[in-house]
Order: sequence, then C-alpha cells, then structure tokens
Amino acid sequence: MNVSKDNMLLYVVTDRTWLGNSRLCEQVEEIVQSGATFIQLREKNLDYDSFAAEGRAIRTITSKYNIPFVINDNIEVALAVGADGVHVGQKDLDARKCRELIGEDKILGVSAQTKEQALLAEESGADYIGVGAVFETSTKTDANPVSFDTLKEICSSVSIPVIAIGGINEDNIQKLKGSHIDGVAVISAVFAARDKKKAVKTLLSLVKEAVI
Ligand code: TZP
Ligand code: MG
Repeated sequence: MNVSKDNMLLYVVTDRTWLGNSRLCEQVEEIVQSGATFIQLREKNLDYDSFAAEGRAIRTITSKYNIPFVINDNIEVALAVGADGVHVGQKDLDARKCRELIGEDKILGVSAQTKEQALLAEESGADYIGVGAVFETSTKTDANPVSFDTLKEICSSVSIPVIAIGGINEDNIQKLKGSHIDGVAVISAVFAARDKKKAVKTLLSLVKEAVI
C-alpha cells in the first residue's frame, strides 16, 4: 500500500507513560482530531488480549478520521484488528519476511539508522522509513543516535517517504530543515504535553515548514 506524503507529516506513536486516569483511545482521538496524520500503536508490556482490544479501539478512531494506523512489531495483532499495517525495527522480524506475511496491500514501515539499512528496507518492500534517534531522547533508552548528515543521506538515497524520530519537539524541529524528510514521528512531544491539542497543532504547522 502506498502512503501519501501528506500522511507522513505528523506521525504520532502512542505511549502510556503519561496517561494518568485517561484512556489511551480517548487521547488518541483528541490527537487525531487536532491534526495528527498517522498513528502507530506501540506497546511493549501488554498481553495479547489487551493489545488487541486497544488496537480495535484505535482502529475505530483512525477509520473515522481516515488516517493510517499501524501496529509496532506485532503482525498477529495488526492482522487481527484490521490495522493498515505494521512497523518493525532492525531487531524485529526481517522486513522481507514481514512483507510476505502481511501481503502487498498493507503498510510496512521500517526503522533504519544507516543508508544501507534504508536501501535494504526499501528493496524488501517497505512503504516508508523511520530514521532516528535524530536528537537525544529519554523515551527509548536504547536508541542509537543518527546524525543530520546520515538522515539527509538516507532521504536522498531512497524514493519512499522518510520520517525522522527521536527527541523531536517544538524547539528543535526546524533543525531538521534541509534534510528533505517527509515528516516527523513523535511520542513525548505530544503525549507528555499538558495540552495535547495545542501540541499537535503547533507541531503540525512547524513540520510543514521543516519539510520544504
Ligand atoms: N525510536 C527511536 S527514538 C524513539 C523511538 C521509538 C523514541 C521517540 O520518542 P520521543 O519522546 O519523541 O523522543
Ligand atoms: Mg521494535
């Protein structure tokens, strides 16, 4: 499945860390309503049933607002809940194998930290590449740093959309200008924000300037 470049602008990855008493799907609805262009459900500690239940709830919301929805690193859940696809990292299931399992019609996103990994992912059937961490982040402690030059090199090497991830916020997003990314993926810049609506709106308008 092809993803449109417009869908890559503000890719929001879920996180329960700052949930408090609210439900994740409620927060996702607020985030989608405010202009997020893509949602990834990322769960590291849920059992299958809870993961699938959350997936179904978010599937309903993302369908209502007509934006792409992928599941991090779990094909079984992605297929069971009718998600648009999956996102895998370099340590997860091999991209080519993933493509075989999900079929041609689903979205396959792959994380890459080098040009070689990005080219291999594209060849293996990825629809987009996530590159990071482009800035320091405490959300994913084992993330490898990726320099601006590598990010830029990846963008010019592949023909599928590239999004940057890792520590991106309102204050540093403009530093990505000139890398030729198609969008940004964020977790804490949205989920840790007290006013999520405002955070999404601000990030969306800033990213539109950064992708020029
Ligand atoms: N992959 C690379 S960095 C990262 C992931 C999942 C974490 C991004 O989170 P944040 O809060 O936007 O830095
Ligand atoms: Mg992973």
